[in-house]
Amino acid sequence: MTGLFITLEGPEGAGKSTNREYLAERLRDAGIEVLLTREPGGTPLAERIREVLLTPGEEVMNADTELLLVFAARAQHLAAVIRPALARGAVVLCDRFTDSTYAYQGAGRGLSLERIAALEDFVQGALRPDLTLVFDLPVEVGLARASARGRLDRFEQEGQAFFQKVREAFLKRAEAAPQRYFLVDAAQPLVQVQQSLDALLPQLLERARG
Ligand code: Z5A
Repeated sequence: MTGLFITLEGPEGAGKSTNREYLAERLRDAGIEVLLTREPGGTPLAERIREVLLTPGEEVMNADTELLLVFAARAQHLAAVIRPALARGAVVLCDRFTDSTYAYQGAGRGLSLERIAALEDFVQGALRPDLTLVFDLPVEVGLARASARGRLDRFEQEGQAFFQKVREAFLKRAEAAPQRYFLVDAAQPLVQVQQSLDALLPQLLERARG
């Protein structure tokens, strides 16, 4: 039995966490086993790597170091959490995954997409998300939502131009493979965002039940 691997992607403050909870509740109401997780993180060791990635420090982190840390956390997460959950037939709802690496380390930091693809193959083998929800919204709206929370993490301290490149990268990836991506207009009021997820639900239930 293989489960369903769904990732939620998009820029800061797009509502990924909020809507991940919403989707999980709808699926659980229908009797589906759901595993909620996130990247970087999802296991105690991967959460420690997350701390290193997100905490601002005096030493500037080299972009290659950042890329390797992201994939190190992912290797642990896949082995300890994601693959076992999929193997027992669960729906995995993961807040960010490798699309974020292409967007942040690729488009944002300017690292080679070929190098990211090589690491993706090495760490994931053939595993790719079955479906990726991209929550899209203007950069300034997302940053305003994120900064309302207070202290900014290491990524949130980047400027508007960085986040514009990140946003465009998500949109480009979604456009290139429309069968795998579902684009959500995340600038709408939450109730409307959730209506668009409700519209997707019958298809998700059908796929989750195999
Ligand atoms: N990163 C990377 O560089 N490479 C990688 O490969 C991976 C990650 C996997 C992880 O942060 C950081 O790691 C991330 C990229 C990098 N960079 N940053 N920053 P994260 O995922 O924990 O951080 P985030 O994406 O910034 O999370 P977030 O700001 O919490 O965003 P969110 O989960 O999309 O949003 P939310 O928490 O659901 O909502 C934010 C607020 O907006 C909250 O108060 C909501 O109540 C509100 N909200 C949500 N939806 C709406 C609507 N529709 N209207 C109004 N208000 C709303």
